[in-house]
Amino acid sequence: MKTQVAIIGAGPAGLLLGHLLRAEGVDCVVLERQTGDYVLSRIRAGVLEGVTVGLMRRLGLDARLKAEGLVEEGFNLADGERLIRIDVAALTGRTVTVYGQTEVTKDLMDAAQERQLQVIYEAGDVALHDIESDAPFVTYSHQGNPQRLDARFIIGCDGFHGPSRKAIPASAVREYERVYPFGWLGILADVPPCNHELIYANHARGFALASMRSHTRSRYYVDVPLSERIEDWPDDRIWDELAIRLGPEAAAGMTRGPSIEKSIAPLRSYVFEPMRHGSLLLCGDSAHIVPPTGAKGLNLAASDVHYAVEALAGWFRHHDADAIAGYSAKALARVWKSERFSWSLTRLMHRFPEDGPFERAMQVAELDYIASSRAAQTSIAENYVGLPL
Ligand code: RFL
Ligand code: PHB
Repeated sequence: MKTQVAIIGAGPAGLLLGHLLRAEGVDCVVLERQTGDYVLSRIRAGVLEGVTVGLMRRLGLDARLKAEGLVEEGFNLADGERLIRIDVAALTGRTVTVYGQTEVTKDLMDAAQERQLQVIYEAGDVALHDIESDAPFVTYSHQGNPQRLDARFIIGCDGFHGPSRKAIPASAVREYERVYPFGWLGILADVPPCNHELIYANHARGFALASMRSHTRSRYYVDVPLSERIEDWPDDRIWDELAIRLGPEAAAGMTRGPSIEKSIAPLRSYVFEPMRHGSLLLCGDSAHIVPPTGAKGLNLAASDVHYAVEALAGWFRHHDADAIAGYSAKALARVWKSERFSWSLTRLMHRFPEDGPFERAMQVAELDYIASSRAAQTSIAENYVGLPL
């Protein structure tokens, strides 16, 4: 089989990229290892920046997002008894939208057939070949048969564990990594949220986050040591812990209910440079990971896709090689700023096991500063809504 762009991975990055390329008249095929149902069963991101919403709008696939997404004008940082509200709308003139990654993926998946975006699910043993040439290709197996897909470019949208990044020779790359000494234990439940805006809490017992998916579905997290096992966290224990860490006001508004999903996700900061090698471009989690504090992961995948579409459209329209050559630097400039924000909000809102009284005093001083300074709040707000492209 032959196409112009082979996309590996049908997560949000791969599907967004596929639709945007089709809209530009570029042929592409998406190869996904899992079934569509499996991809939709992963509960992940919940907060969309304007850039991500804008890409769905550009595709004309934002009808459900507009109808069901919750527009958020602010969020809160809780520190013991105190609640610091960051009035994002007043400080930046912009907002974020609560709309689950699962829903974004579903909207993109549902539109694939009618827009002639070919997605091949259950593609096994995907391997990349000749990425340094002008005629790279992908081999894979499908329904027991070996297959080959030839393309002018391959785009790795295959997440942190996929094969694309690993196809680039080690001599050509640089990796930056920070692994955190805790994970987020998340719970999804069909109960109304405790607050209409998100609350990130730093409590003596650890971090907590109150988030939501709708007026009737809540998403909460607590941080736990990496040694914890999910079996040791029955729902009641999680609700008790949330009530303490989020503080009395949020606890009073909290409705408990049975979990419909529960999992522990480790926290990591990771950047892989460069994001292009020859005819291979990387987008999203395949090239970088942020800790979830600040909700940047999916949004960064979307901004990578924006830059990749710009570069690929330039190449297929008028053979603009500079656009392809410039992709990595353009994408990385925004990636590093989001890495910094996610890392600093993680540092501010979590109790690290190695921290002593000095580190805690620094957190208190920073939270005091944020509480009292419009400049500090503006800095947080403009990062939260998403930096310009
Ligand atoms: P994905 O979503 O991992 O998709 C990659 C796809 O590639 C497929 N794949 C392969 N396909 C073919 N062959 C192979 N060998 C393959 N190997 C893998 C996979 O099956 C999959 O379908 O990466 P993508 O598209 O780059 O999207 C990135 C986002 O998923 C991720 O950054 C966010 O979920 C991160 N994240 C959040 N981001 C936000 O912007 N806002 C949030 O509120 C937010 N909350 C979160 C999060 C991530 C979390 N976890 C579990 C890591 C909360 C959590 C708990
Ligand atoms: C979520 O709703 O899953 C969520 C919200 C904010 C974050 C991370 C995750 O920073």
